[in-house]
Amino acid sequence: MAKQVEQVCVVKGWQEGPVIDESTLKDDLTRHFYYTLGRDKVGESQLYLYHALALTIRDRLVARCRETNKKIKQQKSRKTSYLSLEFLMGRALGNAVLNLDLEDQVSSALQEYCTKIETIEDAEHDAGLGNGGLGRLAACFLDSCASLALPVIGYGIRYEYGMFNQSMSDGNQIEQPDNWLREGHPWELSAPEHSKRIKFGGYVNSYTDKQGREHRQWVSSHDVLAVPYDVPIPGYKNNIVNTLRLWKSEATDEFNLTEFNAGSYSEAVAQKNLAEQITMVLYPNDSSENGKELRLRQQYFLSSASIQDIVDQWVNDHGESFTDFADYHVFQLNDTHPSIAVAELMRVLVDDYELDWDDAWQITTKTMAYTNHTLLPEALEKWSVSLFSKLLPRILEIVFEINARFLADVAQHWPGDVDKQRELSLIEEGGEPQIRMAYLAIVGSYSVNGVAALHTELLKAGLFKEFYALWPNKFNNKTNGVTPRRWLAHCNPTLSELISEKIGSDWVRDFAQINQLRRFYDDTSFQTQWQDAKVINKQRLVDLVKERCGVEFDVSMMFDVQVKRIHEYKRQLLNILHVIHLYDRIRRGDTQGLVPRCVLLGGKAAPGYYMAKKIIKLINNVADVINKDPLASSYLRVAFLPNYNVTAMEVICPATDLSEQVSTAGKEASGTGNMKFMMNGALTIGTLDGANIEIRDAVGADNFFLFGAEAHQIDDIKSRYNPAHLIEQNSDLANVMHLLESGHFNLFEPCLFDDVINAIKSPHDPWLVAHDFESYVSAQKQVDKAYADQAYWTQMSILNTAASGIFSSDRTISQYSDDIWHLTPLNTSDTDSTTATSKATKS
Ligand code: 26W
Repeated sequence: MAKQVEQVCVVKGWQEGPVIDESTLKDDLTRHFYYTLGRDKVGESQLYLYHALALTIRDRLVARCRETNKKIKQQKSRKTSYLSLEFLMGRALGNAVLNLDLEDQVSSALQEYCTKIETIEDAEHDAGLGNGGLGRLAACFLDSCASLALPVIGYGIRYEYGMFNQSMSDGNQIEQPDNWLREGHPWELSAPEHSKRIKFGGYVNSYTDKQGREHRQWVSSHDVLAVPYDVPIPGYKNNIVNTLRLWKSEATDEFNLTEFNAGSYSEAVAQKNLAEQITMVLYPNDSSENGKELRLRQQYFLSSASIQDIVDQWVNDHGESFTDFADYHVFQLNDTHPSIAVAELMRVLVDDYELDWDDAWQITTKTMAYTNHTLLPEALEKWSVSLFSKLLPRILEIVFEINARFLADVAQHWPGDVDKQRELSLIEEGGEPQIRMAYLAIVGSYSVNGVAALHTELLKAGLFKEFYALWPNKFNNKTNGVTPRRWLAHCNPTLSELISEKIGSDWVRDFAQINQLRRFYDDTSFQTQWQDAKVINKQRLVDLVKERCGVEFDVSMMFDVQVKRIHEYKRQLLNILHVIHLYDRIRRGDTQGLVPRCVLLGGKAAPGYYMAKKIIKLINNVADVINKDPLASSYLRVAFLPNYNVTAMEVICPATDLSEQVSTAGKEASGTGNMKFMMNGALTIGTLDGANIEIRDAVGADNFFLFGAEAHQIDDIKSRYNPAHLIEQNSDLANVMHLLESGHFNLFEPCLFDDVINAIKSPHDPWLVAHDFESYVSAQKQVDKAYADQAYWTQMSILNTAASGIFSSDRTISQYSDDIWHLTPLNTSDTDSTTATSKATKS
């Protein structure tokens, strides 16, 4: 391949970027408003003002991004590429203003337009390019990488339609397309000059080169263009701006031409649609893989474009020698979704640059690292060999070759054990042979990590046991974290100000410092201020719930919240059974010790997930009955918040008293919502699952409401599970089941909840709802007792925030960097010395 020669001509005066002082920000805002956007009245809509402000800030980001890229080049930095099918970014404006330290300048500039940042922010659509935990984690990681000055580039897909918008019709979920780009996306910059060609279809040829070596060649493919759109990722007050590169699919010119020249204009346009379909929509499944061809196209499209991008840059800078490639590059695979990158890097090295297989494999297995995010068997990706052979014929050959060589290693390790080879094969045999993507990821990577201590242990002992026996050193844990910038500093300004008054504001950069709050947990005047902040935040949520659900919450009641994707293993059902139990107590007049509660649930169900949708309907029906009952209103109010997303969570977590983390033990890989609530001073009621375990360890068992079966007990409990007996034995549960079965919540909709009722009563219920009910109710009683003593509760709340230091994604990312990536932070001394740190919380 010919080396690309880059012509560089720097326009004078633009190297440093715009100088940032108040008057230029004001001027820039005005210039963008009047000239870039061509407006002259603010009018009723704040949309143009939002766009003008975003462009003003983007100018400042672009300048710093250029500087950051220059540094990466100058310092010859080793770099990580974070490959993810999902980046759940939410809004960008408030975060950029915070990280660039522009709050005062922006608010003063906006005064001229008689408005404030909070109003303008509402004009921004969430970038909802993710389903839930995995996608939001990727977004938190990008913030931390930039804040720690680490050279990390995110690679993802620029979906035209993100996560669907959820609305309610008679308590049922309705999905609507999320046309988030309709009003424009001012943060991105397209770079069509860096477009890549992605191959699909065709077949594979052999040819022999001049030296007599045989090569394979992928030919007659139907190529699609990947066009990059770059989104700037600002670090916190350190002048670093990294890049998130999102690929959009487009038809190639000749693709259209062939058809067009053949006189088939409409076929040409249809082909164009086919190409553009690839990045049209995010798949809204967060747990069960569905084997759709378009999804495989997305995965290969992202992997191939990103690998080519990195390799092209390498060849541009170093020529075609790949000897040192692995010293400078890491690809972190966010679950198996981009794991086809293993085979793609092999293809590029072997086919395009003619490396020997062994050399290419050395390089690949030194650059790939894989993170697993789920233990659920139904979420483990498999692709049929026949689909692969049709869509990616050359990639299939490479997977077969990887497998053949790997199985030879297996045979060495377990001589004569044919079963072992079948078990570990990348190809699952059967009527329709399948490629096991997790196995491809493990075999092709030098690091395999889980996302919480328990999760990693379960991977080693269960799902990936044999691989652990083969390569114990590949396996490591990286407990998740969340960015304290978005999830405390930005979303909870009232509490943040109070914290900064006490311990200074350096915690935003170095979140380990939050433990200094411990000193004030028994300071009564501080407690009062802490409570006052909570009331202010609760009022914001009261307004949101009123507007979106028409339900009246009351700040004087306890706010008990569960928001996350709806899934049986997350057990929203257990929560609602408790709500029904409280209602039953109220109806029976058994209100002794009952603390008034507002219970909020929210989350999206995968469109094809029948049970999850039933659970949403049940929550809504129960809420309806309770909220209409005057007897209940002083004790209990219930709401289901439609369209739960990142922006909603920014209002929800600061207002929450009680965080519900009630998954069946061993099922939730980590959870990250649990961390956001903890940072904002909520107490957790939870099982020993995922990161809950580490949360409890950090804050102390006295400040956590524990219940439920433990992971190691589950198999035994299942073997003798008898929910009918449990219902009979426990009158609280019997009453709840009676209310459900009598149709109390579906008076005019007979049989509506039969499947839910049967699931609870089934001896095969994998989620053990009936089993954990009793201990859940008793933990909830402890919650009531604790909440009734407000001083005590507030102490625990302060201690939770104070102990949340290790759940900063800065800690997580510095562990990734130290143990897996081995990156050196970029030099920020010539710019700013306040780069985020996580030294104190590393271990
Ligand atoms: C193939 C369809 C599909 C799509 C997404 C399967 C699985 C997924 C994700 C792995 C689901 C996910 O988001 N997992 C969550 O990842 C978080 C970040 O590590 C964890 O905190 C959650 O516990 C885990 O459920």
